[in-house]
Amino acid sequence: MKIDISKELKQLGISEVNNGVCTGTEWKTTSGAVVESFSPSDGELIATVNQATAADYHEVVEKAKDAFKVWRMVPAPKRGEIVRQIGLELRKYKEPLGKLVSYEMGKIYQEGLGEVQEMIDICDFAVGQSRQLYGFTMHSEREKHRMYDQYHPLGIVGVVSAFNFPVAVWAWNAMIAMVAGDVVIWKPSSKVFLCAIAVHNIVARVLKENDIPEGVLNLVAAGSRELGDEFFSDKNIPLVSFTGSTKIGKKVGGLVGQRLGKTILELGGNNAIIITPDADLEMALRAVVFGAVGTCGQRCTSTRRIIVHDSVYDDFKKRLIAIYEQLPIGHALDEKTLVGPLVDRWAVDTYLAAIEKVKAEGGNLLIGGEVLSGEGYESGCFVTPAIAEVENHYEIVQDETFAPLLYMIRYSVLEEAIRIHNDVPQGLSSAIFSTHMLETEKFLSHEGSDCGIANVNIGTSGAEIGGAFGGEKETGGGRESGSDAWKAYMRRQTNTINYSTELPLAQGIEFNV
Ligand code: UN1
Repeated sequence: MKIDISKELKQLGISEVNNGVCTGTEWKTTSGAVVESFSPSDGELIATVNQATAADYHEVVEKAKDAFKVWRMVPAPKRGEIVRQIGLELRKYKEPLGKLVSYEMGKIYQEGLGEVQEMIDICDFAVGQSRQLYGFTMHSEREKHRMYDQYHPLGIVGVVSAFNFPVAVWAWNAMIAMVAGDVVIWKPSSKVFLCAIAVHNIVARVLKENDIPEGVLNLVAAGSRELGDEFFSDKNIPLVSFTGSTKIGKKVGGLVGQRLGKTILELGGNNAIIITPDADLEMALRAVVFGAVGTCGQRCTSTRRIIVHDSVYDDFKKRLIAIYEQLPIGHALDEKTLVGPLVDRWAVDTYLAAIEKVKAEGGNLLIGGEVLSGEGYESGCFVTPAIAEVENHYEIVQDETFAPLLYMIRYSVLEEAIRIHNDVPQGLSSAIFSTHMLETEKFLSHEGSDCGIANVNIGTSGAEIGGAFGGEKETGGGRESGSDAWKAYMRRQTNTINYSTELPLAQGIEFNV
C-alpha cells in the first residue's frame, strides 16, 4: 500500500537531504555520515540526514553556554510565554507532524496524533509551571534570621530520546527545561531523525519571531557511539535526561555519574496487569489489548505480562485470543490498522529470537510470533502479535522484549499475584483490574506494586502528562513530565539571611574571637 505524505513533508520543511544540526533558528550545514530514513510501513526511503560531527557538537555546546547566560535572566513567566507560543504552533502542525511520526516510526496515525497532543499538553502545563517554581520558607532557629529555598536554572540539559516516542519525550523535557531557564541539546534516536528535524522547524518560527538567542533549543542529530560517550561525559552538561534501554541506561548512568552530573533515567519496563475475579473483564480485555499491541508493543509502558486469577483465566484467555485473531495489521497510516509495523527489521529479529526463547524455556505460545509477507507487508517489519503462557521466572520473561509479546501467568491468591508482579528487575508501570476496594487498595499500598506508576482499572500505557512519569529499580528512578518533576531541571539553593546586628551561630555554638 502506498500512502503519499509528500505534502506533509513539505509543510514540515523536510527536504530530500537534511542537515542534522540546529541551534534554534539557524541550521548548520553538516557533513557527518549520512543516515537514510525508511518508513517501516512501506519500506520507502523518506529522506536522508547528514549527521553532526564532533566539531559540530562542540560548536553547539559553546552556543548553548552563551545562550544560557541570557536565557536564565529572562523572567520565568516570560520564558513561559515562548512555550505558550510553541504550544500554539504545534497545534497548527498536529496533523502533518502526527503523520510523519506515524510514517517514520510506524505507530498508527491515531497514536501519532496522540503523541503530538502530549507535546501540546506539556506546553500548556509548562506555561502554568512558569509561574509556580516555588520554594519553601522555613523559620530560622536564630533570632532575626530568615530562611528559604529557591530554584535556579541548571544550565544545559541534554535530552536523549528513543525511537518509540520521537517527539513527545523531547517536549516533556525541553518545555519544562525551558521554563526552568535551562537550555537544551537534543540528541534524538537515529531511527527517527526526520521527526526531530520537523519539530525544530516548527519551534524555529516561534524562536525567530521572539528574537530568542541561538543556542536555547538545539538539535544534534548524531548516532555514533563515540559522540554519545562524549556527550554523556561532557562536564558542560549538568543534567542528562535519557530515555532508552536499561542496558544503555546503565552505561549512561555510569558515564554521567563518574563526573557527578545529574541524570533522569527512563529505562525499560516489564509492566503487568493483575486481573482479579471481580474485574470487569470487558474493560480489562480492551486495556490489555491496547497495552500489549498499541505502538506494536514498543512503548516502555506496554503491557508485557498479565497475571490472571484461576477463576477467570480460561474465559479471559479465550476472549483475548479471539480479539488477537482479528487484529487488523498493516500500514500505520491506513485508518483501519490497529497494529502497525515494528520500527525496523532488527526489531523483527529481536522479536523472533524472543519467541524462540519462550518456547525453549517451556512457554506455551498461544498465538502469533510470525513475520507477515506478501502484499502490503513488503517492508518485512510486520509481525503477528503473540501471547504465550509462561512462568514468571523464565529468563526471557524477566527481560523487556520491545515488541508485541504478551505473557499470561496464573494466580490463586492476591498476595501471590503481587509477588509475581514485583518479581522482575524493572519497575515502571503496573495495573490492577478489580472492583473490590480491599484488593485495589492493597495493590496501591506499601506492600503492593513497586512501580513508579500504579493504576486501577486502567491499563499500563498511555499515562497523562500531568503526573510524574518514570519508574523504580532498573527503570532508572527518573521522573519527567508533570507533578513536581520540574525540580530535577533546577538547582536548589538554601538561603539564610541575618537582619540582626549580632552573629549568633546555629546549634547555639559559642565562638568568641
Ligand atoms: C515511552 O514509551 O517512552 O504512558 C513513553 C505512555 C506514554 C508515554 C510513553 N504517555 O504510554
